[in-house]
Amino acid sequence: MATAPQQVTTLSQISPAVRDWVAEVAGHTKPDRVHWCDGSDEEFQVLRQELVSDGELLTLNPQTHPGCHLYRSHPSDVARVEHLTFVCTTSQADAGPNNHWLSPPDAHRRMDALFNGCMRGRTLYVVPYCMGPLQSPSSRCGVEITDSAYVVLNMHLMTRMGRPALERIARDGSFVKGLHSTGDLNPERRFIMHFPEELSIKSFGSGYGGNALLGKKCHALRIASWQARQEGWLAEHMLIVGVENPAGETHYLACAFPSACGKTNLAMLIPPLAYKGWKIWTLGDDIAWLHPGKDGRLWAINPESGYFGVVPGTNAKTNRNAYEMIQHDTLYTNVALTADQQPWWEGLESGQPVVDWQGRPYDSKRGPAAHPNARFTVAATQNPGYSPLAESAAGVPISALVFGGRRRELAPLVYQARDWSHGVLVGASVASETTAAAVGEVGVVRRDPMAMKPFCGYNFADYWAHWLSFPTRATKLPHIFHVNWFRRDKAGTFLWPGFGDNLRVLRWIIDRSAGRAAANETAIGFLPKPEDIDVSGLDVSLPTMQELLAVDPALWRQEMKDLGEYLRTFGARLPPKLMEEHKKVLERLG
Ligand code: GTP
Ligand code: SPV
Ligand code: MN
Repeated sequence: MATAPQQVTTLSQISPAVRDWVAEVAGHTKPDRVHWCDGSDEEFQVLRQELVSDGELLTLNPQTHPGCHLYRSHPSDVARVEHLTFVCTTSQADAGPNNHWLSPPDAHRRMDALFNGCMRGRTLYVVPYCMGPLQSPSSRCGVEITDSAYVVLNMHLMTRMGRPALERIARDGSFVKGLHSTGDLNPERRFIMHFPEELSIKSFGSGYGGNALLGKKCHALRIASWQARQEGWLAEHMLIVGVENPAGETHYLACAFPSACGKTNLAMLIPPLAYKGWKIWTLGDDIAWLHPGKDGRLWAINPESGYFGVVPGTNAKTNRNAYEMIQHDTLYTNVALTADQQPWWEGLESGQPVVDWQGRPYDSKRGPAAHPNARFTVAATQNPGYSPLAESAAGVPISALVFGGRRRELAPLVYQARDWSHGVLVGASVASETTAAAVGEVGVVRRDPMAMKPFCGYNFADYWAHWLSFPTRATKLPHIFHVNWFRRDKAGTFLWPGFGDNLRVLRWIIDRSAGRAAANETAIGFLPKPEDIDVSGLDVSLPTMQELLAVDPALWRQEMKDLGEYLRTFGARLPPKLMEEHKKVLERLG
């Protein structure tokens, strides 16, 4: 347990820039104590025990869930707050219509007033972290200053945190500054501000997830996407998964779906019974950093080292690996409890809730027992399918990029873009029903290009131009696909079984990428014929497959019209190539 940096590592291995910044922040926020995190297991256990003693963490049943704890966040602080999240660039046009904006001086003034003296009576934790494997040239470091020990525990599980990161920062010479305080949790005094030009973040008034674990969405997506554009790579809201067939051939896919639309589940997929000899390897479940490699392919690393996953819906049938992984050494947030202190959530399919996520006696009239955005935090190494290559400095080569959304109608089960530029349009066209991962109405379709609407740290028009530039950066780019696991019939029932059976669709995607599967050419791209998707052993009829793979020209004309209107809101910065692709699809639709 270190109160000074030289207790973590030798002084020569500490960046003076880090030391000066910590001193400056401590002078402004006035904490009672300063704790430099070394990232050791001992530190993790001591901090966790302190939170248990303070009543902030509850120890779950040690017989059934050894090493598991429950944290209850403030009921007004249960999800990301997009309306309070800002990108603060000198020019508003650089942040774009896709971001809330304040000028950097205004934003700093507002945030500095909130941070003034806010850590009185509290401990200031210095959390040096590395996003990505410590030895990878693609990785980037940051330091989060926080007054929340719960945040420290999460950062310990989610990032490579502590001494080695501090030492790498001294070698790199640069780091992202993330300043966080839970403040008084008053939603009126809650803001998450990003300063990409300064590589810094200031977050006040929330202790939850992406608002507070600054390595995740704030650094690894909003700030990193800005850096990636300058440096010629991509920071994306994508899972990374390896699919190994019975012949031992492995293909890696990176897939972008909006929040709570199935990334963790796909990354940890369990092959259906009929798929003997197939293996799934998880590289990452939320974020991918993609770099053009010397061989012309795109290579992906996962900047994270743990999962902050949606709990509701997780059970031994939908996602056995996830279910088993969270039976021990897991930090739960906002789940319910059974009479014997086991965690409980909707979709668990065993046990009875007795205490709800707010700690009240469970009453079904008050809504679900677990919060719909209840989460688990767990080290990636607990996943039985964790790929050893997740620690590789180079990452893995990507065979296919897959976009997807949650849409009852319209979007077919799967289709393939004609080429890279068309694929960028397909990514830009992603729309999805909103979920509980962000505060706001649930179930309304909104545009969420590349699943990055809440996470792109700059103007989407420039972002699409950056995507469109990749054929000049890499000669063997992956093929681009779009999937939709969430089509429903009139009664509201899902048409596609989803989960493990999604492998049947990945198989077609991989075979198409390898040039060995047939397809129908349509106005929106290449679609499998119903018989091209293997449904053996499944209770999915031919008419259902036909419905899942139908392209209704009238509906698609309307969709493309809506997309055109949306794209045009980005004005003069919009790359002409994107509008050309849009025009071509409209022409093909006739
Ligand atoms: P974030 O962590 O918010 O980025 O979410 P995510 O994209 O990782 O989503 P996740 O895998 O946690 O799934 C979110 C919800 O969708 C859960 O309730 C899942 O049970 C459900 N879900 C995931 N995959 C499928 C699927 O193939 N079909 C259906 N019907 N539901 C799914
Ligand atoms: C998401 O909303 O996409 C998440 C959860 O992964 S959070 O970390 O809160 O952003
Ligand atoms: Mn996510």
